[in-house]
Amino acid sequence: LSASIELSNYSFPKDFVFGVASSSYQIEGATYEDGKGENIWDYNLHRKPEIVFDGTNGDVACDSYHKWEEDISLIKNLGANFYRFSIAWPRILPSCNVGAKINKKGIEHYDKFINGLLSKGITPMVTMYHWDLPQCLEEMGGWMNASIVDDFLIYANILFEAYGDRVKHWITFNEPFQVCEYGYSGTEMAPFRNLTGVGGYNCSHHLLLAHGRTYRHYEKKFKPIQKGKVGFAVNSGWFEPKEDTEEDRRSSERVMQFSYGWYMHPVVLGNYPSVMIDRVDAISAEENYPVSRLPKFTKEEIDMLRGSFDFLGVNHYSTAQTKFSDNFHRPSFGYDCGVAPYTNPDWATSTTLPGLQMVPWGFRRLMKWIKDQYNNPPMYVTENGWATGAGLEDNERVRYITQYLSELLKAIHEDGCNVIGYAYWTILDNFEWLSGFSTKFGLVQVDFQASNRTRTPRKSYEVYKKIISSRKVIV
Ligand code: GBH
Repeated sequence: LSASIELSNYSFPKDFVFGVASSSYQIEGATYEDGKGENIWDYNLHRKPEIVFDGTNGDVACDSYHKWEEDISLIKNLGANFYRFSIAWPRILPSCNVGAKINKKGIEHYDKFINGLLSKGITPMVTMYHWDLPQCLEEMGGWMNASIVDDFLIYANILFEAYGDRVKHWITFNEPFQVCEYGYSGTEMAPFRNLTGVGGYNCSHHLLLAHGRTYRHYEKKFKPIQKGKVGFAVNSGWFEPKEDTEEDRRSSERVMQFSYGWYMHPVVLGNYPSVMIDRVDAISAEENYPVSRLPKFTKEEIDMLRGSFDFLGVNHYSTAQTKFSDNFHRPSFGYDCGVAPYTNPDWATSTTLPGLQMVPWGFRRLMKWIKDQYNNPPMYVTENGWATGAGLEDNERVRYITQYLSELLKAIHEDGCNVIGYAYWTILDNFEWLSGFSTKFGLVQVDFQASNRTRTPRKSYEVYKKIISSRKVIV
């Protein structure tokens, strides 16, 4: 790993909040309990366990469905101000037929969990969808079918009614790019549809409309009484020009527009970035499609989407170098964007995820880019974290957290970015999707061989705890 950089001496602003993040399928287990329906991960991994690196799945995971009180104690002891977790849609609406009944046991589970957090002074931040779609909805086309917009709205309305008196921070979706481009264009995420060049755009279009309509529904029906906030969590790397040339700078800007911009441009400004519309329209025509592969929003939809956020969620992990490339099969997102990412051998690399590199200054540049693009919106960093193998002396993670938080302090104090909170991903080692349990992002180690899933805080847990209490990056 590279030599350590100087840590920042700034303090976090008075109202800045610290948290940790997680998601339901990655930690809960209890797949068949209390009336939960099957999700797209259950369905696929039970049939084809070889999809996952080590053949594992989320059937038990951290067993957080049962061990939630212990999780809350760990979060409390850390001194965290908020906990970002997700609700499993198939626990609330296990069958997807029109007129499906609400599963009371599912509602009760999150009810006691939310009360448990509040009783310890921890603010809940709820993600409504972190990738565990009910399988019955996938069988109707999932995110490819426009009717899912209404299905999501029905689900969201149930959550606002059940929990909105206590939950004031909502995130509709976690990482639409990963849901749609990996799940519908590609095969890196469930439902593994492999509809390259088409699936990702259709899925994203419906997901954006579901986000916008949910925001407007809350604004009209719940916000005046509940007074909460609704945001959207989008992942983006930082993309640095590989060489200092005009062409590489244009590539880097284009891939930012095709990743973070794909989602945030509609939500902040009403429509897809113009570079995306122009390129996908032109390339589709060249490929002899009768209409563009990128769907169009109507005038009403644009007005509905514009400004449909109270805060932006930024999930950021890593930086890549970029260069123009047309070396992609067609049709594809890759060709449409026309940029190839490169890792840099001089940057520290995670031993468990080869694309994950430690580039703290990339984080600062990303925050500044978002500030400049969207007129300095309120931002939460909704995920940021580093992967290691097993072990409690996680010095790499300590270095990642201290250096990334140092750069965040510079973004706040020197660049004037309106960042109001930060959540580390994640509190517990958990089911890391196709990497199974071998890739560990936790501040707390979990023994997945032990039937009680023993939790042991790592060195990074103590370091983050000190940062939270001192409000400075001191180690
Ligand atoms: C997030 O995905 C998810 O929200 C979360 O569920 C997940 O556990 C977390 O990140 C960690 O992966 O070697 O090139 O693949 C963000 C997408 C994909 C970002 C994997 C980090 C590692 C670099 N993540 N990526 S690479």
